[in-house]
Amino acid sequence: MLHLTSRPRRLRSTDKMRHLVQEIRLDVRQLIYPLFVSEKVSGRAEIPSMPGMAQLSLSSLEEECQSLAQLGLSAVLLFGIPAQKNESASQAYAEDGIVQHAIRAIKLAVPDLIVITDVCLCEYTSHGHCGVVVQEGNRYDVLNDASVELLVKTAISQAAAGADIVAPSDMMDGRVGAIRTALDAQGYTNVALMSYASKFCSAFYGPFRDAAESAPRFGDRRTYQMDPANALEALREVALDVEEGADLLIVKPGLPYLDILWRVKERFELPTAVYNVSGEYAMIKAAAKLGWIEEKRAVMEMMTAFRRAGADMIITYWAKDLAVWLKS
Ligand code: PB1
Repeated sequence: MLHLTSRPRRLRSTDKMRHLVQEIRLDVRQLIYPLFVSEKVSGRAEIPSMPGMAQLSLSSLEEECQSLAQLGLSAVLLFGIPAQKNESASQAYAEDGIVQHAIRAIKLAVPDLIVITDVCLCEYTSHGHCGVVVQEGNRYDVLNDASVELLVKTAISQAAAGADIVAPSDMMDGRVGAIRTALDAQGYTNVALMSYASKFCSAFYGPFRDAAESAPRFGDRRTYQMDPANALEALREVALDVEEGADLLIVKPGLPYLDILWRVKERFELPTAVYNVSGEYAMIKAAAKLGWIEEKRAVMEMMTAFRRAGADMIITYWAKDLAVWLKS
């Protein structure tokens, strides 16, 4: 018989003992469910690279939000797919834009559901970049300040339609301060600003770009999204957004950036979300379909990791599944 000063396994002996000492618990009310609303579909159009996710019409969006509320979910994040795209992303900030219509429809159908809107141009530009592009021969540039002007218009149009939170995902310099100033100047002081403050130029966004039809037609996003190698730059970016007035922060992607999530939460202590992106979703879905991994166990472990690393909120395409799993 070993005479040990401590036997940690005592606290792992039964299910009830393990739950008694469990440090992290998942709560459905901390989940945010992304939704794709399209002007071009009737009903639902499944997204092959994101099994279980679909582009929704306005009418099917209302049904979806009612079922989300019944499941106990509190918040959705809206992405729009307009019928028309152009270089000025005019449908991003149109009063009768698809996202503006969607906000109003959700607020009518489920008034207390928190509606967060993605503020970006990539779903609305013909070239798929997150900003205004000028081209000269085979060179191009994404114009920062001109893009911010359109992002401000987009955020204002979403606030006017009833969004509770606007979430700029573009990574242009100064957009948080510009959007906050404009929201306050136009009386939207109660609309919160959730900044994608630490967003990397990632290989894990592919399925989303299928869903939102937003892949860049040329070039890439390396001149505005961050280099995955740069943690200190991420902290500088977050500090700027906090200074400019962000109420909430997003670290994105999730799994490959748990270190960033931890450092951001430790340093800034603002409510922080992690975005469990489309590539992370597709990976597990594909492996589960091939029988190589048990989806529910892997997802619960991933969500626990996000919370352990400091996430207060989790933006995830598994939110509906988790709402059911967490009840059982
Ligand atoms: O789930 C995902 O992959 C999210 C992708 C993300 C949405 N905010 C962006 C990725 C990208 O296309 O660069 C869209 C950028 N506005």
